[in-house]
Amino acid sequence: MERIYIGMGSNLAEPAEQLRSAVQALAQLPDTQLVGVSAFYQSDSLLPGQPRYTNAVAALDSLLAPLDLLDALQAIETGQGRERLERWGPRTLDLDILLFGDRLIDEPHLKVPHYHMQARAFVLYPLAELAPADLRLADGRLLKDLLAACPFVGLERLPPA
Ligand code: PH2
Ligand code: MG
Ligand code: MG
Repeated sequence: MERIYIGMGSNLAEPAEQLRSAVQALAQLPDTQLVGVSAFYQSDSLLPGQPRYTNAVAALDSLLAPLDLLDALQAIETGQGRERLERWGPRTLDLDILLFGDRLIDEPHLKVPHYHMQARAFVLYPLAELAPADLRLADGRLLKDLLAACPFVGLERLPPA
């Protein structure tokens, strides 16, 4: 079993509902246990002119291989109406593998740790709710150092639904 952290995001079609459905789908993955889900956070889109995002992080323990998990996540995205029209376009559901055990993955369609996660408060703060305080990424960086360099700005932590 490896501990995996999934970044979840939505900015279309009732985002919080999209995330709740995604959590249920993650819990049904084969050879996988859902270990935890962070609070939900709202923030402006990194791209102007889009609806605000709701984001959260889920922790899984899984026996799935990384590319099999990626396929399964893309099937969940598609099942929830994700359309890939433009890069970084608004989406009903985005599921990103942030961390996969202590693996460094450099495949054409999968880079882990997830690129840019160090600069995204909407990834780091929910991740910090689930991860051990001394979590070290496979590339050697400490989560707490990334948090210290990434202010909690523009994030709104939502009360539990
Ligand atoms: N995802 C993007 C682009 N911009 N902004 C926020 N707040 N949250 C996201 O998840 C997000 C974004 C593309 O993956
Ligand atoms: Mg993303
Ligand atoms: Mg994605």
